[in-house]
Amino acid sequence: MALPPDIVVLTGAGISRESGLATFRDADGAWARVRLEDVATPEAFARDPAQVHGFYNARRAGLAEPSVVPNAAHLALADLELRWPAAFLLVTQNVDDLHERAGSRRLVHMHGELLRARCVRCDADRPWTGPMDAGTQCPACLLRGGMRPDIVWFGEMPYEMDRISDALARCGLFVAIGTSGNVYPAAGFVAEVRGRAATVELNLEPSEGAALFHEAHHGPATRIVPAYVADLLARWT
Ligand code: BV8
Repeated sequence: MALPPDIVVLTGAGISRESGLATFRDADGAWARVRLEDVATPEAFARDPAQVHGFYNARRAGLAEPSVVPNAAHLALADLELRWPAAFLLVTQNVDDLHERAGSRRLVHMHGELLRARCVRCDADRPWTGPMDAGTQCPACLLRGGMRPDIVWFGEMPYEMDRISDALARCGLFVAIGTSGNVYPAAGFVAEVRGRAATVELNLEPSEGAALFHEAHHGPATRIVPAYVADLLARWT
């Protein structure tokens, strides 16, 4: 009897879509309304901090809407983590807190978190739920003008890449959920592991990297993720 494989799960904006949060590249996504070059790069923040703060303040406020709650896909992944008899790591590109609120603990936010802020003057980072602007004072160094969302912008190094690489090197199963496979390095993980791990895509439709996956299930996350998790647990526990 083979041993259950270590699992790495990668999620993207598609897993939060049915919780009411916009994705990026769908027709009704964030990049249909604003250019990523204007709100999600360090250059944009230096050029027009008010526009960047406005973009993130609106998304941070949106996350506090009572209707925005974890969905069945988030909950299924928290259940899988709890019951899986081998190592499990959830790597999310998402900056929302729906995985935590669903109960996920072994979780890495590689692109940062909407509900955290960082001061570029003293580098202190902390939870942040309210709005922020160029005049916001840093609670640590008391200076103004240095507060930014604790988000990884384009051209910036994603967080915890060593931890992610270690988990990818050890995993025997890699599952990508709700991501279009456009943004690197996340979009490159499947190519990194496919020679030694089973790779599965769970997405509304085939992603850019669809051809690199050994297995795929297409449909809304709230349907295909719980079904996939139930099948995996039935097979191995
Ligand atoms: C880096 C900020 C290296 C947070 C994000 C030129 C200059 C500089 C860099 C580059 C360059 N060319 C390429 C690069 C690399 C760049 C990159 O990949 N660019 C792309 C656009 C080509 N990457 C970077 O810059 C990264 N950093 O490379 O640093 C480095 C090296 C040395 C030293 C320093 C640095 C940083 C990338 C992170 C950028 N930040 N977001 C925020 O505002 O949210 S990326 C952004 O895209 C989000 O994080 C998002 O999560 C991520 C990926 O998007 P997806 O999650 O996949 O969402 P998308 O809308 O695309 O797709 C949704 C999918 O869900 C779809 O497939 C859809 O079908 C599906 N779906 C929809 N509904 C459902 C569903 N599925 C299931 N059920 C449903 N109901």
